Amino acid sequence: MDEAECTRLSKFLSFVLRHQPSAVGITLDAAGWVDLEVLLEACAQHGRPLSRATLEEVVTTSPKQRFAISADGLRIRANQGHSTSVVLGHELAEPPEILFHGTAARLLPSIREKGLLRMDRHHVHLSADEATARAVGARRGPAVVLWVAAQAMRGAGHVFFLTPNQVWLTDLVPTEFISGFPED
Ligand code: HQG
Repeated sequence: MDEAECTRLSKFLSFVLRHQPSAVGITLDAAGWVDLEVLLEACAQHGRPLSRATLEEVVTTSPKQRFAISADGLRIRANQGHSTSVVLGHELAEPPEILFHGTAARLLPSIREKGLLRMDRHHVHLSADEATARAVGARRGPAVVLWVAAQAMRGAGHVFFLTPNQVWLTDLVPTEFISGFPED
């Protein structure tokens, strides 16, 4: 499978496993899992046939480990990014002192006023390294990297989760824990 085909399939799987399982007539369980064979059959019936080997290749080569296959090999789910209501059971974790969030300059006035909100996702997404945050922010034009005082947030009672692909999640980041606004 060439890279373009892999990207196309990855986007399709993201759409189905994060946002609209009903597009191929499947439902996810409460933790976001679906039986692999059910998914393959549903894709075939909706004009997107793919083999188990191809699906496994998309899962293992995904640069951001977007998907997980269960340890018994029977089920698949998206690791994060859902807009459907799922409880992923992410691990609660103690964050480093600082986490980073990359965003677009045009969003800063709103973020300064309201803090970082989860918008259409289940959580605010943060990174432990600045380069990753910059790449995330650059998806929306020139990026600005904000600093989040994660340990101070813990001290104030906020909790953090760490996904298998090293994304830090939290419910919201109040503005007093954010620094790095360009005019600071
Ligand atoms: C912004 C991709 C205005 C926030 C990436 C972001 C990441 C506000 C956008 C993952 C705001 C939401 C997550 C406020 C937050 N006012 N804008 N108060 N609070 N925002 O895509 O963090 O391809 O939902 O800064 O690589 O950009 O999906 O979140 O710009 O890992 O696997 O609202 O998504 O991974 O955008 O990206 P997103 P994100 P995948």
